[in-house]
Amino acid sequence: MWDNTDNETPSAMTLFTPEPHPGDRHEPAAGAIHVPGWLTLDQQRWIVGQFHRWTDGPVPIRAATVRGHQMSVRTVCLGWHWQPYKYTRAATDVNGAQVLPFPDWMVRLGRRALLDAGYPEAEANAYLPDTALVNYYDADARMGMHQDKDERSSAPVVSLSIGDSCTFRFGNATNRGKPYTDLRLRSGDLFVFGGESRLAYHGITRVHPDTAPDGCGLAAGRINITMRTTGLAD
Ligand SMILES: O=C(O)CCC(=O)C(=O)O
Repeated sequence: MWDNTDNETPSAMTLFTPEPHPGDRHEPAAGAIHVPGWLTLDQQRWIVGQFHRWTDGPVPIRAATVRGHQMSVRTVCLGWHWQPYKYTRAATDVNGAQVLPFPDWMVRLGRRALLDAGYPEAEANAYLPDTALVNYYDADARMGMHQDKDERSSAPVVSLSIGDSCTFRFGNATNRGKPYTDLRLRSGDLFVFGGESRLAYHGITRVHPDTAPDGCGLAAGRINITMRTTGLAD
């Protein structure tokens, strides 16, 4: 039986207390910030432990079906359940169960992410993500170019990667094609996209097997977490 008491456990509090991150931040497009090596191995391992609890239910991890095609990526959600193309509290396209709550530690982590990505303190502290799509990619999984546009809020998306590295294609807000930049997202990397890039098309063209660092907690494959603000009221 799931319990949510670990939202405030000492381990979560200690792991995610603010500390400086020396990662060499860069901005591949206006409003899109990549901070390599943002999460420590301890933090990654702890999050992987949470991931295994999330996938146990009440809503199991599943591959969504988009326009009749099953995605190769499998997803479990927190806060709000994403299904093409809407957010619901209950996973009506899976088993009808209520989705797990959005954990407080993740709100704090999202705020820290914006600060470290260079957002002004007031904006970072006001960040209130209320959903996370937690994706698992095996070596063959991909994600086609798409926009994150089912949210009614223009707040930035905070993306975290753990496990095998991938090629992340980050494009423009007009179409799926060029101009885009291909960059490598590695275990522990942070990527934030907001402002002019909030609706940029993006996707995963490749997962690179056997590239996960020892100690990240994931033996194979890649986990990606995107925190978002739905802008929805209950
Ligand atoms: O896996 C990633 O890094 C991107 C995930 C993504 O684009 C999404 O969940 O919409």
